[in-house]
Amino acid sequence: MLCILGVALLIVQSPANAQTTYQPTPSNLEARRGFQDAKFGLFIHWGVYSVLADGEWVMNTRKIPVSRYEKLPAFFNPIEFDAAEWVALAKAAGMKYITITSKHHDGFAMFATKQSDWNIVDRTPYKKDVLKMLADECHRQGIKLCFYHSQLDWHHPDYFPRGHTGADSGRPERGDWYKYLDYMDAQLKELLTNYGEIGGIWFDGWWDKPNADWRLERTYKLIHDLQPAALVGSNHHRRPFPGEDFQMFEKDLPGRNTAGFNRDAEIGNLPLEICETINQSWGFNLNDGNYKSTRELIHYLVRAAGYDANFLLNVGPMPNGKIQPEFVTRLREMGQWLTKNGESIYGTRGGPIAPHAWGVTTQKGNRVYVHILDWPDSALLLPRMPKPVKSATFLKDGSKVEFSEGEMGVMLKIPPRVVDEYDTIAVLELAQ
Ligand code: JFZ
Repeated sequence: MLCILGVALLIVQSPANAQTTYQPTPSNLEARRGFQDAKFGLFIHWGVYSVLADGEWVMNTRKIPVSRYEKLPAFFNPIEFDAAEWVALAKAAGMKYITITSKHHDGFAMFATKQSDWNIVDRTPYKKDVLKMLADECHRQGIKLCFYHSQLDWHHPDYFPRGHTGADSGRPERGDWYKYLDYMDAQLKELLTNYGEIGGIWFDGWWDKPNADWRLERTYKLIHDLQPAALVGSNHHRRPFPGEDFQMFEKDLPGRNTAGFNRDAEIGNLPLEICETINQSWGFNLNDGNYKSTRELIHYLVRAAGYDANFLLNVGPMPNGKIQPEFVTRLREMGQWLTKNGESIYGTRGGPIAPHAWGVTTQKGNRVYVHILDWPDSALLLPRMPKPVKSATFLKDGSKVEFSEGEMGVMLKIPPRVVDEYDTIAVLELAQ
């Protein structure tokens, strides 16, 4: 279904209502660089759907009408939620920011909104604003917080005419679209006013109604007026719309070819981010045991960095507020790897060699990190570098890399001693 949707999305027009006159502020451009340096973030899908333990689309997939879905918040009581523990876990994983669902497609606000009582404080026995608790903790522990906000809404009566999804929600066949957009803007205003500094807004759901008047210009401007450095992105799977600050790729590496050494274009060349799940679900799914291994997850992170993109890795916490142990273990192992190898990831940009099947390159200044992820032989021929290689060492132990440079490129010798189970990293110092 989503594939068909994807194809349909490719043929629609770019919306004329995006923020066409947008000029990012210097603080926004700086935030973009900081975002690119950060490289690794934690995505969190958490909502009343977690109770049913069948993913965040459960309302739609099980055709639950609003009237019945409204019984769910009464069972959402995450008494074991500990914001400090979540933030500490993200940090232990080597993550530099958190992006959490403020509202998913079920329309349920995970924060204290005054726009409707369809929210965690008014409808759940827990009664607490978990986003506020998380925001305070993020600020305390020095990690950036962003909000995932669904533009698509299966609950709000004014989300009408309806789009591709949400047909079984049992809502009346009428509604005032602009009233819905006012509601969404009012909630966004709360999110950008009451939670301190926000790293960005990660929009999703535009694809449900690609031909609608989303009034993006107004919404994006509202965000940038309230917090100029907040980065706006949208999961519409199209070229970025004006007013957006980063570009995202869901479960996919960006289709870019080579990073090259030119790094002057700030505008029109937006930071990239890819997001992925640890198993195959975004929201908590009891029956999904299809976990990626730590090795696979590290490879995703490294390949993303080689594509010049951030990696936003998801967890779907359980309804009791805990993050399941299978996720925690993997995140901690990634963090241990990053403690040793972080210099080849953080603060880097995509390297001079386009990503290959054997691995990728990242770079920082005149240092190129060659990440050998999958290569059975004891030597590897790299294409020619933009500058001669002055010296080369393995990141693992600082030992010299034997290499020869010629017309065909740079040949690296990889002795068994330095081969790493995850990623064998050679650091090449290029001539200035
Ligand atoms: C969306 C959500 O529907 C999903 O629940 C999750 O939050 C994920 C991160 O984002 O999934 C999408 C969004 C867009 C497309 C496909 C899945 N698309 O354009 O094909």
